[in-house]
Amino acid sequence: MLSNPKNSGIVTIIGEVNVGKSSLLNILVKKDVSIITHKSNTTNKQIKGIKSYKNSQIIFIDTPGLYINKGKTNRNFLSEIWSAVTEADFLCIVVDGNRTVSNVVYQLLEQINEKNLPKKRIILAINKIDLISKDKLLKKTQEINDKYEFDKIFMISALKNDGIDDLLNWFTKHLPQKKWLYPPHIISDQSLDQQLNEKTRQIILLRIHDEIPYNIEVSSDNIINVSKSKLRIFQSIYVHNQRHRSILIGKKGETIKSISIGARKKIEKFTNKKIDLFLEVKIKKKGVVVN
Ligand SMILES: Nc1nc2c(ncn2[C@@H]2O[C@H](COP(=O)(O)OP(=O)(O)OP(=O)(O)O)[C@@H](O)[C@H]2O)c(=O)[nH]1
Ligand SMILES: [Mg+2]
Repeated sequence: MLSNPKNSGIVTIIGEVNVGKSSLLNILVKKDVSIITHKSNTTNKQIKGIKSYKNSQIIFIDTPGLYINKGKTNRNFLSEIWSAVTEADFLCIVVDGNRTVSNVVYQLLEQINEKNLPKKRIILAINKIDLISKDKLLKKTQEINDKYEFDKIFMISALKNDGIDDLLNWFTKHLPQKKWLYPPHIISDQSLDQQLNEKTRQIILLRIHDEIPYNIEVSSDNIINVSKSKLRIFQSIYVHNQRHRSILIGKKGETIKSISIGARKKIEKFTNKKIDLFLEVKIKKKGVVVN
């Protein structure tokens, strides 16, 4: 039986693209729940990482990065993260200590204040402090402080695991008394299929440069348990047109072969099993598979 009383809360991690939100989520839950690359827009949907210990459960939600979207209105864009904003007890705004914080972040904070949502604690995590001098960091903190009054400011490096314990302890200390939403052994809300899809998508993002938009989809069509220690996985990769398909396949299939080797290794490490991986590149237009 679980001991009482129980504390639990939702922390939504928000920030511009590439500031280290997914790196922060992974280091907080000590597992690679969300994929990381050096590219912008790696995360394309909300991903939960759950940390349960002693009598506390914290649900962290990683979100797609904010950016100034010229084609769409910001309101439209914000709809991708809005549900994670409204359900949160805490918002953890992540900024890159080396970059100027764009207005899109302050606009979001303004919208949250205007909406009269139930009170949330809003904290700031200045990330990548391993790359910045103390002087610059103080200036940066002052600059942000002048624009918005956060409940608390932390200086962290998600890459070097610096300042993470302080951040975690702070959330733990301020958790509301609430029932746990997940059993204690659950670390992610992602199914095995979804996690395997994300591993392959990560390798694609790392291998393919700017020729293909980031919104490639991967789906696991079949996962066969060949034995206790071996899986056979069939995945489809969906792109939007023939040109993107040709780029992904490459000359004499070299690109897809290299993606397949990289994804297989990644999945083997993740599952601790031997993997046979079969990839097929297909074209999907407006949600319909055409090839
Ligand atoms: N030097 C340094 N690099 C970091 C740190 N945290 C993250 N990075 C790097 O920053 C890049 C982006 O990290 P992500 O965690 O994918 O960033 P994100 O905010 O989730 O990005 P999107 O999903 O695209 O919005 C990767 O190359 C990370 O290794 C840090 O504390 N220090
Ligand atoms: Mg991310």
